[in-house]
Amino acid sequence: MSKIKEQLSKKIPDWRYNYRQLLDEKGSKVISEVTISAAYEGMRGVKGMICDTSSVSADKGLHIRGKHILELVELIPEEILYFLLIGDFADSDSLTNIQHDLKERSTVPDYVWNVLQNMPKDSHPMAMFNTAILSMQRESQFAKAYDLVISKGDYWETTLEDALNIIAKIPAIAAAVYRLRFEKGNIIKNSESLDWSESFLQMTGMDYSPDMLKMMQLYLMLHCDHEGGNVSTFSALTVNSALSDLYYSLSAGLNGLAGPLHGLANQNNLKFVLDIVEEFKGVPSEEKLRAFCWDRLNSGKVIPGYGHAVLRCPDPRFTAFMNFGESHIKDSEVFETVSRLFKIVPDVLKEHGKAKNPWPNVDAASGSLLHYYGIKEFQFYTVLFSMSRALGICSQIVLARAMGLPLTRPKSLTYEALNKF
Ligand code: HAX
Repeated sequence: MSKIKEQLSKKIPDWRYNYRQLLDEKGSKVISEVTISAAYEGMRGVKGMICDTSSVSADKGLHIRGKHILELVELIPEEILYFLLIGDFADSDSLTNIQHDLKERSTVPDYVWNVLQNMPKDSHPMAMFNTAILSMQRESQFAKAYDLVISKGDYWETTLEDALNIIAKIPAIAAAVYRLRFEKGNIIKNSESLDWSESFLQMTGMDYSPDMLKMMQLYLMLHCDHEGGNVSTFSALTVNSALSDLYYSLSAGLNGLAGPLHGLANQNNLKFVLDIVEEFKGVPSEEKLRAFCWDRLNSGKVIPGYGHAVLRCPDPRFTAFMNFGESHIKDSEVFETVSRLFKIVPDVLKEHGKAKNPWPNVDAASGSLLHYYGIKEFQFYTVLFSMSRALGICSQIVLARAMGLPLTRPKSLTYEALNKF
């Protein structure tokens, strides 16, 4: 049994007991009300689902397992995976174990390379990445075990196997998408490093410095989870609630991350910033930048990287990227433009009067770091976001199966029915 499975099997009985007790004692307590506006407006603020890995508050942002994200910036993605799943910090043995476990599971089946090589050359990298994950569905341990009629209490075990198998393979898949889609040469199928982020960098074939590795570890850690109701996680959880295995569920969720109002905002934000630098042949004055933003808003477009459905403060993940940028890439024109945008966009959005949250979200700074370190193909950025988000989605789904959560099936109403109310 893998070490992480052993750790989880010690935790799950208590979690199940607590959950059952809460349901037995307080199951009928009302925690939310649903207005007609909420029904028409994407269920904003409706509390109707469970997420134990992370929570997001409007004024402070992301907490993972109760710890604020800015307290966790030194963790690498494998450590955050352990923290998401188990709720304790990994000691050095646990970290070594999980890194070895992932390395052993990291060989990607050859047919995945064929699938990727046969996709149209101009496919979006997200379509390639998500198709590669879906193409491996035949490997699902959960689907095989389900056919043999395992008991519901054991669903989490094969779901965890699927989670670790997928997470182990995605650095190679993402790197292959990068090399194929941007004509960098043949796929590199293996790497030397035990470190998940470094292994990815090695398979892209890029030259990387210790600072670039640090940036990549930060990037792949920071995007890991953002509670349960965001489009990608909610979609993945819903698909999985039908007991579709993790290959189906993760791929479905990440298709949602590919939307411009969600994870694609990071590619759109960098394009926006690069357009500014090109138009003004460098970093424009605040006045020119303000006028540029107004032109964009007046043409009916959003300012990518600003606004949020839950947050009402600068996203602490944005702050973490800005802190990294301040200490590593302060001399970059692109980063300077991002900093200057932070000075003026919130006031512009306040004056514009539409966005409920005028502050930057995670996607407002990340692209400037990737660009500085040489990943200039911004269509690829959401794939990096996906690698990281897979850690949270997989963890949430393992826990949902461990708790035996049922099929998701909220009730919809017709206009006539609402009107009768
Ligand atoms: N620029 C211009 N207008 C904005 C805006 C922005 N950055 N953010 C919100 N608005 C507008 C909305 O388009 C909406 O206008 P309409 O009434 O005309 O439709 C109005 O303000 C109210 O929207 P809201 O309630 O404040 O925001 P939502 O909860 O509906 O949506 C979004 C949240 C993040 C989708 C939104 O702020 C947005 O489109 N931002 C730009 C895209 C972006 O950065 N997305 C990434 C979000 C973080 C994330 O998920 N990353 O993966």
